[in-house]
This record gives sequence, C-alpha cells and structure tokens, in this order.
Amino acid sequence: MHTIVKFIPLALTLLILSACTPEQPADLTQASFIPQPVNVIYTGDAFKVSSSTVVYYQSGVEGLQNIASFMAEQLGSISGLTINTQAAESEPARGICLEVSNTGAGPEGYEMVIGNKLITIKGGSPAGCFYGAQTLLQAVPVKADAGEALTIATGTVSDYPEYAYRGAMLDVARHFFSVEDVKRVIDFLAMYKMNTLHLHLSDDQGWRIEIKSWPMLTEIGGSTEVGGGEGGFYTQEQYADIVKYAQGKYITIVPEIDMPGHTNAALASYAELNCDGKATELYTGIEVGFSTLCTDKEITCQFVDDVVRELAALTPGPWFHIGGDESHVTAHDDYVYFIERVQDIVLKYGKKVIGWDEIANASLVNGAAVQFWANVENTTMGVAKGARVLMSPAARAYLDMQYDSTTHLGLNWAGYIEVDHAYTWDPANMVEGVTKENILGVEAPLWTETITNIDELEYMVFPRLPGYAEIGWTTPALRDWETYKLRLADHGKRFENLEIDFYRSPLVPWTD
Ligand code: NGO
Repeated sequence: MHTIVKFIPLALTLLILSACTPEQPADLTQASFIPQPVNVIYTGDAFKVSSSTVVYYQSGVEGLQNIASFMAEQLGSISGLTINTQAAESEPARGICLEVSNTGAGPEGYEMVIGNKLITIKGGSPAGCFYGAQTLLQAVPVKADAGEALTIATGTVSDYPEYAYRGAMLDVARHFFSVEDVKRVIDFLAMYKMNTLHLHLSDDQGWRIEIKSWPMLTEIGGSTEVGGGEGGFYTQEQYADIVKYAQGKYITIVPEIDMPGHTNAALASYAELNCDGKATELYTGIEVGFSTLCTDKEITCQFVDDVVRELAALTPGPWFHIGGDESHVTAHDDYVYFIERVQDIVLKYGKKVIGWDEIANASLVNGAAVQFWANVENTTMGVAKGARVLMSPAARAYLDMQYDSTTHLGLNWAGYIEVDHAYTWDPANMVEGVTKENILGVEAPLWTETITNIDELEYMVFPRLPGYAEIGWTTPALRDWETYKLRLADHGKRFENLEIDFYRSPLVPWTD
C-alpha cells in the first residue's frame, strides 16, 4: 500500500518530464547513434550547454584545434549560443575537452566520458577525437527547442572500428561533379565515420583530372559526359583542394585511373594510344567493355607512367586504384602483361595497388588489394596470391542499384537494393574462404550513368550510406535491422536539416 502511494507521483513526474523534452533522450544508451558504438553506458544525469561552455583542446596536437572549432560551431548553431574554443595544458574542471591519448582502442578509437560538468573525448589519434566529436553531435538533437537549454545525456562511450577502410566511391567520369559537390559528399562520409573516398576519375565517357604532360586528356577527353553534356575536369589545383578538404575530415582520397579497358576518353584524346593509330570518337552512351589501350606499345607504358607519376604526387594517401575491370576486348595475355607492368609503375611512385577483382588474373605485387564487386573466383584467387579484399558486392553495396521497381534513377543489373537489403550483410560472409583477416574494409560505389546532379546523387546515397558506414564500423554482433531501422528513422531529421533529398523508404518508420 505504502509503496503504491509513493510510486504514483513518481510515475506522474516522469511522465510530465518526458512529455516536456520529447527530443532529448535522458538515457544515452537510447540515443540514435549510427554507426552503433561498441559500448555505451548510462549514468542518468545531464550536461547543460550554455554560453559559458568552452571546447578545450590539448595544445600542441595538430588537428585538435580544428575539431574543437567544428564542435563549437555545430553546438553553437544547434543551441543558438556562441561557443568558444581554447587550448588547454591540462584537463579543465568543466566544459568539453579533446585530447589524444592511448585508450588501447587503436588510432581511430576513442573514449568519451560525458559528466554533468565535463565532457572528455580521448582519441587514439586526432581521427579518434573527430569520431568522438561526431558521436557527441549525434547525442544532441538537430535543433534545441526554442527557449530550452541544450542538454546532453551523461554516460560513457568506448568505441573503435571493425574495419580500417570504410568508404564510398563516386564516379565523376560518367557525369562530372563539381568540387563543391565532392566536398558535400565528403561531409556526408565524415558524419558517419567513413574514412575513404574513392574517385573514379576516368572512363569511356570522360577524363576528369588534369595531367600536365598529356593535356589533351582533359581538353578532348574531359569535354563531354553521358548524354552529351559538357563534362568537365579538375585542374591539379582543384584536385589538391579536394584532397586537403578531405584530410581535414580524416578522409583519404583514393584516385582511380581505370585501365586498360574503360579508356575511350583517353583513346579519343591521343591517336597513338590506339593499336591502329587512329583516335576514336568521343562516347556518351552507357555500354561497357568495348575499349582498350594498346597494351604492347611503349608509348602506352610511357602514358601510364606519366599519369601515375603526376597523380601520385597529388596523393598523400597510400592507395592508387588501377581499375582493371571489364577489359573485354583486351586479349587475356595482354591484360595480364599490362596489369603487371602498371603495378610496378604504381610501386615506383610509392603507392599501394588496388584494382577491381579482375586484376587477380595477373600476378599481384606485395600489399596489393582486390576490390570484390562481382566475381567470387577472382576474389579467392586474389587472396590466394596474398592480396587483401575491399568488399563492394554489387548486389548489396552498389549505390547506383535501384531501391525497387519504382525507382526512377539507377540501374538494376545486380538486383534491387532496398534499405534493409543494403544493411543486412556481413563482409566476412560474402565470399567463401574470405574471412575478416583478409578484408580491408567496405566501400559503397556510386556509378553515375543515370545520376546527373547532386540531388539525384543524394537520393541514391541516402538513406543507404549510414548502413554501409555501420557495416564498416560496427561488429556484426551489435548489428540488427530491427533496431537499426529505428535509429535510421531518427536520422531523417538530420537529413532534412542538411537539405538532403533522401529516399523515404517505406521500410523505415520515419519519425517526422
Ligand atoms: C560495373 C562496371 C561499371 C558500371 C557499373 C554499373 C564495375 C566495377 N564496372 O562495376 O563500369 O558503371 O557496374 O553498376
């Protein structure tokens, strides 16, 4: 009797409290984090963001000041307050503090403790701090309620990624995308702790990167795109700007020059790259597999050497992608000879080789990786030759596949990929005999035969991208569609806030 009397007012109070703050989970474990962190602990209090909140950063560590400014800006725009940043020699008593220390969770791992006065984010490296900051931003609403203080549920998050390579690919060859568009894509990846953007810089329809020693590549080869539009290309300066912007978000750019097939734009630009010495016509259709460099000409080798040299010099990241897919009109022996020569050139310029799974038909150099997209035999052959695997199974991970039969953009040769189908797979179970140890990570490619602008890009990328990010970051034991779809539903507000044109899949119970 006694206990019931006590219990009712408490229940009422809780009900009233929760009705007043519908947006803000007081329980950190209930926040809609994507990717789901390794461990989240609830401590049941709240940190209040006020105009006196300062974001501190450990002095003398490169990158932390930028992360602090980014957080201050974000928290400022959510709360409507001005939040300051400051270098700190030691841990402050209150505020938000970023520091690099060995948390035992690797360079990309972090440990975040949210107390009611102090939030500390300790990253294994600045990248770890950046990911901690992204997690913290997912613990707050998109906008604070008018007149209400912004509060953050207290608790602890310990976190680190499952895979080292977590990325997406953008095909800027079929349709060209501006520097600004590419930066927007980089922002999307960063929000979800992805760390790699692979740029498909050349194909039959377009050559998109300035090569100073072969200027016609962009002058002619960059002058059109699928459908006959005006195309475009990045100057080396613009490309360097993309690379630098990405670095600031802890994202590595992987450049791809697709060869020996998918090279019509180059073959149209320089007659001497063709076996018959005649330049081809520019191509604006969407067939594949009809073009090849003339693999046994010395000039071809010189061409590849120049292109790799110039592009490697613009690439601080470790990888150079040599393509190698669908070279249907290159004789097998010519293909093998060519891929082997190209790998040596890539090594000569200090980069590691990655290519589509077909490259496993050649000998592979040390440290090479094969990108599984379609062929299981090629992939197991690659592993047998010592390569690691980047997982991009077309039937699960291709962002250009349609969601269902009503999707007006995209292709469907690998099937339809609804949001659940995009999410419910494990990279370590895709190819028999290819286990987690063999796998570098996960990449979701967006091919752009049918994607002409940023709005269309967003529609195909969202809401599937967060799922690929979670597959790359979160251990399979913590992944489950039923709970993921609820978290994803909550991110609809975040997409709207960023004016992302996303596909409102009927499988996701969107909360607005
Ligand atoms: C294939 C092909 C690309 C297409 C894409 C379309 C690979 C690796 N090669 O994937 O040229 O654009 O499908 O989905």
